[in-house]
Amino acid sequence: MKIERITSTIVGLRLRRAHRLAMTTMAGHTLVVVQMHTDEGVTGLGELSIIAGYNEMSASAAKAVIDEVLAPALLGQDPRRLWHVLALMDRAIKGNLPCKAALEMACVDIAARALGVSSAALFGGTVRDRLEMLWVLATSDTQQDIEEARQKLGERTHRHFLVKIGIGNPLEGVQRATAIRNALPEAATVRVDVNQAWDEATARWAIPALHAGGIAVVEQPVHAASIDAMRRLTGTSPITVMADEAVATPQEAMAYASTHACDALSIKVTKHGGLLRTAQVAHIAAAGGLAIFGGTMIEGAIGTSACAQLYSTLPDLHWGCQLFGPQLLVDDIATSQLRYEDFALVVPTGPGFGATVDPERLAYHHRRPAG
Ligand code: MUC
Ligand code: MG
Repeated sequence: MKIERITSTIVGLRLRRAHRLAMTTMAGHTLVVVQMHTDEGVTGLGELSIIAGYNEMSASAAKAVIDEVLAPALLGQDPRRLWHVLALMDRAIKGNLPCKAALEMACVDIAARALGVSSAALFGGTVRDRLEMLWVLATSDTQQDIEEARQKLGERTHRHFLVKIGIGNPLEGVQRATAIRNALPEAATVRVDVNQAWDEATARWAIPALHAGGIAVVEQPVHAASIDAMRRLTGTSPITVMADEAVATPQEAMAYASTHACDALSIKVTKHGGLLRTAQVAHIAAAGGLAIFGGTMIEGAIGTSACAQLYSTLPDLHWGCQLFGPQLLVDDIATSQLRYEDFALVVPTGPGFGATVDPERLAYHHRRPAG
């Protein structure tokens, strides 16, 4: 089987509400959708998600790297030779992990479809068919966040919540998370994501304050490059310290696991550069005693299905997942088997990721590269 043609399309999608992170406020969302065609008529889908201010690249830059560098390196290759595909891409360009993730995702989809199995089967098969869901509260408005959480509890879609508190005054962020925790029933849990916004001195007083406020986890409290600060904070923290932006490569996972620079790790297929590498990172982290959380970059139906399939194969997924992209997006360009019920995401069964592009919707949401 040979890769014959690869297309990438930038799409602009609406969100149900603005999503505020420490580094940016998302008013809408941008995805780059990859369609990979083979000489045997099997087509694979991949997707990468661009959050301006979070990612290191723009959508246009990602598209250019895919079209001009990575796709030419893969044409004529067998997409089922997944590690070989990764090696070819690494030879073609350094870094650019989200672009490599989208292309490897399409290869995994093809490899599974060619066998008539779900992509989870390629990663050892499922250990669970449902993923416990977490919802991210990111309006920066305490009352609105509380109402949103109550609505999710009422709909029985989410009982775990994460508050984005990297914006503005750290004390106000701690108080906001605590107020949300206090307003929700005991059965709900609340975590926070600081998205690197604090320095170590701030984190030193803020983490015990979060603990006092009933918060279960603090995610990426300090800068991604501050492994020493993360290790010191983890050593003294009364609550779970989770790394996210700090750990992208297997080598970084090794460094964090071997020095216990965090208690837990948020994994993401886009961040690690594909499903294989995400599995590798997760297994290294788990071997080092770190608990795993299935992260998101707010992927749409394709990327979310891919992540769900992989996460369903991981023996330890202690902190569940936050694959809420399709619940926050108003539109999508693919149809999928994704179903949310009883506080969980039901894992798609395939074949491949079980997602199909809707050509009309793709054409409608298509956005030309800027510049
Ligand atoms: C993260 O966990 O930092 C993307 C979506 C979101 O809610 O946060 C980021 C990922
Ligand atoms: Mg995070």
